[in-house]
Amino acid sequence: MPIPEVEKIWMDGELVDWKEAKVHLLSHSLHYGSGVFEGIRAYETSRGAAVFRLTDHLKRLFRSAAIYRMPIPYSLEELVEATKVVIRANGLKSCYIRPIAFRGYGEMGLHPHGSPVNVAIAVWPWGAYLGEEGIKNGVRAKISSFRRNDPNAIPPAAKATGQYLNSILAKMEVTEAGYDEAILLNQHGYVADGAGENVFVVRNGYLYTPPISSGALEGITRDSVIRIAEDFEIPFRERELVRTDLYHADEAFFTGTAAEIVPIREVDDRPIGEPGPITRRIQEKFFAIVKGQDGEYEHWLEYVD
Ligand code: PY5
Repeated sequence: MPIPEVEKIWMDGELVDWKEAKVHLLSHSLHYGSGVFEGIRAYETSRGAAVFRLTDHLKRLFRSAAIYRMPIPYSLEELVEATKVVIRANGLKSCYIRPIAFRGYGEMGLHPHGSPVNVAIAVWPWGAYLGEEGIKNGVRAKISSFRRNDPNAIPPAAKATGQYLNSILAKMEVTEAGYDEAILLNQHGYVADGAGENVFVVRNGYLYTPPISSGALEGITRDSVIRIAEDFEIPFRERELVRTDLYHADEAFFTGTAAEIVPIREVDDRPIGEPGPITRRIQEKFFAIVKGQDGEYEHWLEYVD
């Protein structure tokens, strides 16, 4: 699906027209993947657009940049404000937000320090990444034959542009075989995460997700689900998972900003079944929170106006 165009994109401190938001062909990051990015969502609430955990997402952007020793020439506060500015400029009530900091046009050697760090924030209306149908009835997942990039090769702890080649290989493999989403194992064979989501399973009333050390991204939605589960007093453990933990799950689901909370109804052609009660409860709570209908989690919403 093509990206729905809106009016403006924030680029290096200015609002530029959507069609003019261009970079040079010889930008370092285009050749070597030397960029870091975020995926954030703003939701429509009764008090206007609210960005879900905006500051937490932007903090992760700075952590990603630090791994690659990329100095972002703006403060956290400036990028929080810039995000609100670009949402307002486009008059959006809800949207997906894609901040990116990347090594731009400067030098072509691998050492990145001779290339400037450019920063941009784009926003556009983006529906459910794995489909509305997926959120309702669940998706069919398949474990990819491609393993998650190793922490000592390309650290999954950063959300860097180049590392997504790994997810792209996995995504293509499984979707072209007729599945909805890929799950990646790490180099030791333990479950890491989805192509663009964290993975949770429920068994005998316990909720499990792989630890960050398994190669999972430190997802903001993952963290939100863990806190919701604590509030519901659903027993939770971070634990290394093998593929059969997915096959034996009573319930399973993906979490992510683009995907939101998506039940998994099948893994590798082994049925898990219809979305279960714990998945449903967490999903309902999550959507109430992001839409500003849950006072308890008000602090996770950063209002645009
Ligand atoms: N794991 C991976 C590999 C991810 O890319 C993402 C987010 C997550 C987990 C979930 O993290 P969070 O809950 O903080 O979003 N993926 C991006 C997103 O915007 C890009 C998807 C195309 O959801």
